[in-house]
Amino acid sequence: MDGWWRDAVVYEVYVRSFADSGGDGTGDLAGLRARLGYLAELGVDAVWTTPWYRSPMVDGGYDVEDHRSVDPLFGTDADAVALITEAHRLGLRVVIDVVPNHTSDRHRWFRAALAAGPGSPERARYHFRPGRGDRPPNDWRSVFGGPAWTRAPDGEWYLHLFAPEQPDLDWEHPEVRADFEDLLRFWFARGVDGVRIDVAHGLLKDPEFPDLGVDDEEIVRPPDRSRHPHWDRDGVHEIYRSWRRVAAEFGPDRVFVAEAWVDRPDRLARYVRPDELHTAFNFDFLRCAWDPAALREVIDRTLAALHAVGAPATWVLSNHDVVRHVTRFGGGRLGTRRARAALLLMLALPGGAYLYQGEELGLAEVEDLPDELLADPTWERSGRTRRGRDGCRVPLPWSGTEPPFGFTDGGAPAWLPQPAGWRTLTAEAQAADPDSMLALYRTALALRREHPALGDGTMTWSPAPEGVLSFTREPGFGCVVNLGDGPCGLPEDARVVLASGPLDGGRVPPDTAVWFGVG
Ligand code: TEU
Repeated sequence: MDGWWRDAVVYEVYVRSFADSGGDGTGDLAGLRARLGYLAELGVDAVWTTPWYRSPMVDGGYDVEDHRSVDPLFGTDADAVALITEAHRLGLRVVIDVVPNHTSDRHRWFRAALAAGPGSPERARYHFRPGRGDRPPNDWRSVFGGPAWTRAPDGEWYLHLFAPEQPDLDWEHPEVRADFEDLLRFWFARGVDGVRIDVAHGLLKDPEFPDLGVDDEEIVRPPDRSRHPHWDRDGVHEIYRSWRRVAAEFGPDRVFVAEAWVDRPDRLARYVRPDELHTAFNFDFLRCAWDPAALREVIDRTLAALHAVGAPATWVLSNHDVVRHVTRFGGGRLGTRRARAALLLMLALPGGAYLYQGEELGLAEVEDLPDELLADPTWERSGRTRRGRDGCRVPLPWSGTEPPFGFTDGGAPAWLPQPAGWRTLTAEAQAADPDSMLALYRTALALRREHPALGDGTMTWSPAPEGVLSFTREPGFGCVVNLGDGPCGLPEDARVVLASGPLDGGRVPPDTAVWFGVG
């Protein structure tokens, strides 16, 4: 089936931590543009950039003040256009991030709403409600911890599923719908190839605002219930059908990817029906242990649900919201070894894949950042019951032997300090080492491009000993992942194409994956 997005490998750039050109210690668009050659050489198809819009940066730019202009921290509007142009010249597509669930509290609409007061039409673009006495209108909790309501000076409360500085928009309001369709056109007209939709499952709320009835201290995570008052409500699909028509105005190649945290693949599949969004992140690998039965179940149920609606699967091992997978898989040498195997598994599966910056360098979560430097709102507001997300957002090490490792060339330090131990993990150091994580990524991505069996399509499980996952793709390609305790063999006619680590006399050691040719 046609469509570049059906098996694209997309690289997530967390803009403020990728590369700095301005010397202020924060990554920016010109820094990214200067490094696009690295991404082209890595062999990815597209770059997804986290929000670069004008923002007070309470949530790293996911608190948007103006969706149509670039924040001065990241550059100028011309830098965005130059970035898109240069990416296209190098054969890379550009996916931007749009945040429809909420705005910044500095957005002109929210400022007008606060100024205009209770009952005003300005308030109707958000969810303002009277409280219950001195208490919020209901018991909903913010994803970041604490109540989902904050009181305006005049006594009314407004809803925010995330930080108080991120008031939720009312998607029943026609101007909200019209404005977002207009801004999609604004960016498509500037050449972007795709849009990631932040919190795509959160836009609509039950107008009755019923209590959830949860324990006050419990942090509400997006559940899979089909009648939840604010997650995954049926009405969101009409919004995305309309967005699909907007993308189609620009031809068949402009696409969406939904960030929808729904626990069940059949619910996820509803977002990617033929007249809705093109793809959606499948976050199952973020929640799945390094366990053969669990992985196999995730793979089977994902492919079944998505293929039933004709949509490709996507696979994600890390992103800017979760602990890096080297650490999740056990850390140190073990975590790194498993991360190498996981890459070969992910890239051999049907569908597309999302990489998160730094995973190609094998970076682990930075777990000892000094408290006073932490910037993520999930940390401050959760009374430290949850980890903040800064540990996966530490600026990339590019070159040299000490911080800032080429991330920034000015006097200011990187906005989060890099571990001294990253000296062996710089892109420069790894480019020179054929056994490095970077070398594995480059080789695997190049082979994936060349091999007709890889990408979108189907897979067939092969019989395998306990603890081993083995499958084939047509024509002539197989993958074995050993998650067991002892070495395992390869099929008799297998020709090894790529291994995630050294083989043991032709056998596959534990925590190792192999791509092989068959027939
Ligand atoms: O994340 C949405 C979201 O639900 C996450 O907060 C997720 O539940 C959590 O991080 C899992 O650990 C998106 C963005 O990716 C995130 O960076 C933003 O903070 C959030 O939206 C609000 O815009």
